[in-house]
Amino acid sequence: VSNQIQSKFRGSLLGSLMGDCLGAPFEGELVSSGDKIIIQRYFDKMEKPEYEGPFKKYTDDTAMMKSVAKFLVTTPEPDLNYLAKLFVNEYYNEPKRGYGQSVATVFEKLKHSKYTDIFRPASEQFDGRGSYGNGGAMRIAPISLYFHNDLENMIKLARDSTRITHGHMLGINGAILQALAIRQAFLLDPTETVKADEFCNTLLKQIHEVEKSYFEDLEDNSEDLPYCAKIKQIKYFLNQEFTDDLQEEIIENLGHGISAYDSVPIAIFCFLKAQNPIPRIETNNVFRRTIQFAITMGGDTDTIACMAGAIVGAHLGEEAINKTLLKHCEKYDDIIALAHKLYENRQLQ
Ligand code: 8NA
Ligand code: MG
Ligand code: MG
Ligand code: MG
Repeated sequence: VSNQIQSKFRGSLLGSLMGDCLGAPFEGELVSSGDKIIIQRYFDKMEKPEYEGPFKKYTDDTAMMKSVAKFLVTTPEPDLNYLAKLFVNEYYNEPKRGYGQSVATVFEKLKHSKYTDIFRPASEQFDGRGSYGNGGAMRIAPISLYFHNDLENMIKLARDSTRITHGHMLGINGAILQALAIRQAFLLDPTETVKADEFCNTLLKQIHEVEKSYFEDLEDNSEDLPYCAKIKQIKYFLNQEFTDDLQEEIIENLGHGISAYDSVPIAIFCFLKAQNPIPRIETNNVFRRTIQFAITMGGDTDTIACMAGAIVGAHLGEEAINKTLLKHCEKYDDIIALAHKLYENRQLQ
């Protein structure tokens, strides 16, 4: 059992890295059937053992995920001020990792206010509405793994770690939804195919609890809660025959953009759909299929593939990862070491 847990820690962080690194070159591109062939060839080429191309660089997604993992392994009790400092230091060391256009303002303010109120800079973004970007969700994997047997604290820390940069309800709850999806995948048997309907029903129950507190004056009707509605759409799309037309409809409804609302749901959809073969995603490896499929959705490809990769990695573990693909990802050995530390520290708690 402990070996399996350790493998899932590594699998999820490596899946997150791999989606980020392999997805980054396609960021912002639109998808056409031609692009699908290009992406298929890109994976086929990199998968060949003899291929020696330069590694694919990771972006802000991994840079920030590393900080979240370090924050959990360094202090005995999670210290959010320390996490804010890690984010800021990481950003100033390597600002050119493709960060969102607005989040740099938060880092500047955190630094200049000497971390007196770590939630304030984020709360001031967008005229006080806060960012709804997917920046909280893209870095959340270490929290799901670390708190896999403590749902309440997982949700709390997913929320608070996100609030350092994202003040908008949709940015925060999107990060919580992604954390819940990773945790659920983590808890499932890697030798069994995930039952998509059950997976969605559990997510729906959990995110409903989270969302309803924001809509207290509303009747208890989950149809009206934003992420609950998206999960119902995921269930609907999973039961349709997958065609190019359906893909367009999926992108239109689930989104593929830089907001959490328009990216976390499609990442979850990709994970669930890739449990089984998908037309024109030619591979037998479920891990690769998930990431390749996520990239063919276009838009914010690094982040959508990063999130889908974190979920499938938490389900299948490290063994399922194609090693010839992994070696093209920048600093994958650092991520393995970090996952190991995270696991060891969890055992000490
Ligand atoms: P962020 O907080 O800067 O948000 C990203 C962007 O979302 C902002 O710059 C705005 O354009 C928009 N936005 C967020 N909240 C609001 C709001 N309340 N009102 C109006 N617009 C809003 O950064 P983040 O950390 O959330 O960003 C994450 C994404 O940006 C990731 O995908 C990451 O990889 C990066 N990124 C994406 C692209 C891309 O083209 N897809 C390019 C560069 C960087
Ligand atoms: Mg990125
Ligand atoms: Mg980017
Ligand atoms: Mg991105």
